[in-house]
Amino acid sequence: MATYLITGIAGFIGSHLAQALVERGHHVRGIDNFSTGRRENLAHIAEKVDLLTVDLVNADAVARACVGVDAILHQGALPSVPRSVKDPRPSHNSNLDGTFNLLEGARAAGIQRVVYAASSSAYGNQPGFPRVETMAPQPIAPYPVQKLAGELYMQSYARVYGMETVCLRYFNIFGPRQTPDSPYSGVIAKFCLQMLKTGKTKDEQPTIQGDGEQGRDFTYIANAVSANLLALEAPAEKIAGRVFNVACGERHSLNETYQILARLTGYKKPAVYTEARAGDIRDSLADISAAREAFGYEPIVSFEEGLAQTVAWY
Ligand code: UD2
Repeated sequence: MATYLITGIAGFIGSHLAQALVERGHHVRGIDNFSTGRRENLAHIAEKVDLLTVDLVNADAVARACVGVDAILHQGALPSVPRSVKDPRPSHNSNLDGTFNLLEGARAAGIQRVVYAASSSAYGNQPGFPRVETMAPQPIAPYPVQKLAGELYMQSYARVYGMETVCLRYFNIFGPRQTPDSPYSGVIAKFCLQMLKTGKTKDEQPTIQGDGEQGRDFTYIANAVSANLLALEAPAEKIAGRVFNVACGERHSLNETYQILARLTGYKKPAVYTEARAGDIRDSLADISAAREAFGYEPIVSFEEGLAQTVAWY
């Protein structure tokens, strides 16, 4: 039994990681500033986690939270590419300064392993699919710059201080508890709410930005959780200072995703189309062989099964 610190524990991904670790009998400590995280996300395990209200920008509080843990899952961030375009400073503070504070806290507390939630947005819009970790990153918006800079810090701390840092580049993670009602919500969560609540509330119709032929390697949350657990346990020589794609290795268009969700929810209206989002990425598809080889990662829940579970939850 180990003690883990999860930053961003009340967020979508953080809360799933907390649940998985609690179910395996571990002690879980978590920090969150509740800017986008929600206490309800932890309601079912509230007694079993040590929850602290700490903002990643508060270096001293972050350092205190690191003391006495065996490893860290660093999920805390102010998410969303468009949010970072609209207002880059808060994203920069949480995502980059926050990551630096976390690494300094971990170093001072003598913690070896830090698993970092990196972003596939680091690849940008360059040609070449599937994305392989050896490609040079080409971040466009502030958010991917911040997330990529966090990766570089992780790698630096592995090289300079010998820490076992590992970066997991998430590709469009979706599933239960993802916030559906923010302007910055992920498209699957948004569409689920809009399709299920239509007619019951003063709803917006699900709207496809662009022609709907943009593609994503949508990845169900259980796969991201599995990648984190494997990265926590992998031998240091396989993971330290390395970057791994976490995805399914499949591309699905937004039009296709809309059709499946409409079928699962019984939603009958045709999609409404609007202009493409500024700075949007056209396509995303991962090569997942590095994670497979280094720590045996394999997607365990398919896209369609994940959509069905997500719809059932909302
Ligand atoms: C996702 C991540 C982001 C980052 C990035 C990596 C989420 C929520 N965000 O951003 O953190 O890791 O991937 O590339 O997972 N769309 C619509 N209608 C809507 C909302 C979105 O058509 O109501 C479109 C949007 O223009 C885009 C696609 O759906 O083409 C996906 O958008 P998103 O916000 O879910 O995720 P993305 O890929 O921008």
